Amino acid sequence: MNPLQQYGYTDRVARLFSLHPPTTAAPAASPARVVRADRTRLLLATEQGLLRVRSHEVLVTGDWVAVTGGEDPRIVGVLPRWAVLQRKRAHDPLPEAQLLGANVDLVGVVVPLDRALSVNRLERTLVAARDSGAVPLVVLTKADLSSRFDAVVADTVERARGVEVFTTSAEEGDGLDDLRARVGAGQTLALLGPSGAGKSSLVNALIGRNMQDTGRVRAGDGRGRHTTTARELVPIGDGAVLMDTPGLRGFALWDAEDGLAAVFGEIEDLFASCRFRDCAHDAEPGCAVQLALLSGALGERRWRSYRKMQRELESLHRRQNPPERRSHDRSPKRAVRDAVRGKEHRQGWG
Ligand SMILES: Nc1nc2c(ncn2[C@@H]2O[C@H](COP(=O)(O)OP(=O)(O)OP(=O)(O)O)[C@@H](O)[C@H]2O)c(=O)[nH]1
Ligand SMILES: [Zn+2]
Repeated sequence: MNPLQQYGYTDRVARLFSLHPPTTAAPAASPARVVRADRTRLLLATEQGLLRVRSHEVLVTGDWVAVTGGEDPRIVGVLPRWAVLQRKRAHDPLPEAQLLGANVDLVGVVVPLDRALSVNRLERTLVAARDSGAVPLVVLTKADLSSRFDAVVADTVERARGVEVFTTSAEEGDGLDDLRARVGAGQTLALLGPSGAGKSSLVNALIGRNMQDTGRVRAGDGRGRHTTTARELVPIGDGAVLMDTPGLRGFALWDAEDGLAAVFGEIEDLFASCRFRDCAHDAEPGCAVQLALLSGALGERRWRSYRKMQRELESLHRRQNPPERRSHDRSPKRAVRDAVRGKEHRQGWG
């Protein structure tokens, strides 16, 4: 397996490259993937191994690029992203998206079992995971530390509502093979969770399982055990890739209406049954939400969690689009994603 395949290069990516040839005439360009991005300084995985280059564009871990060879390698093309994991950048006066990773296939929401389950945090991270375009998973960590193990797992499975839940212990090795098997060849799993949740330990444990496969590439990087300093791709063997991210303290949503609708589908379904089409779901007569809250079919906490994220997204859009410019156009992110998916569909790709 060549080094690029270890970083997720497949026939599908090759076909995307042939659909999106480099922007400048550069016949000798070859495919590469951004392993780590520090502003414009990139670490790329190429067919020949790892390569450091500078880019003019802002790229993100997981991007697929075309790079020229020779003494002065340059990036001459970037594939449209089929999935983008993002949040609203914290503490900025102007609303701005922070891209956490591109072209991920699975997003593992990491939930440590050594502390109380934060359901709001789980829901919020699931919204972002769903919105990225990737398939969300829940990865419970530190199973060896929980005395209330069964209760917490059952609670998480219930709260995750149909999202697959993996229970792992990096310490004792439980659940690692199942999680490893879930990441197919050429797939990238991003791990998302608070600081200290056990992401790096999980990555190390998964690499440890497949040292014979990944050792060569890691040796080329000149580093020993994996420690997270930035978002970066880590091959775990057989073409499966992990994207480790440093712990995120907060997670403000960015442009995540689709994710919200997917995670809280049962709430958005209720809206259709309200008597008034413009029901604000507060105290209107015939409000299906209020009825569901009264009957207990919808929990107060879940409704408040939904409401908070919905208001957050509304306020973000008001700041992005002052009234005179407001329109119902699709966001650029979604337009690109739809275009990529549409194209793939027409080509009949799986
Ligand atoms: N007992 C036990 N401890 C674990 C396990 N996984 C992680 N830990 C411990 O939990 C602490 C945090 O683990 P990390 O892997 O550094 O967590 P992280 O999510 O990468 O944290 P950041 O790098 O800050 O984002 C460390 O002290 C680990 O030794 C586990 O499966 N069992
Ligand atoms: Zn209503």
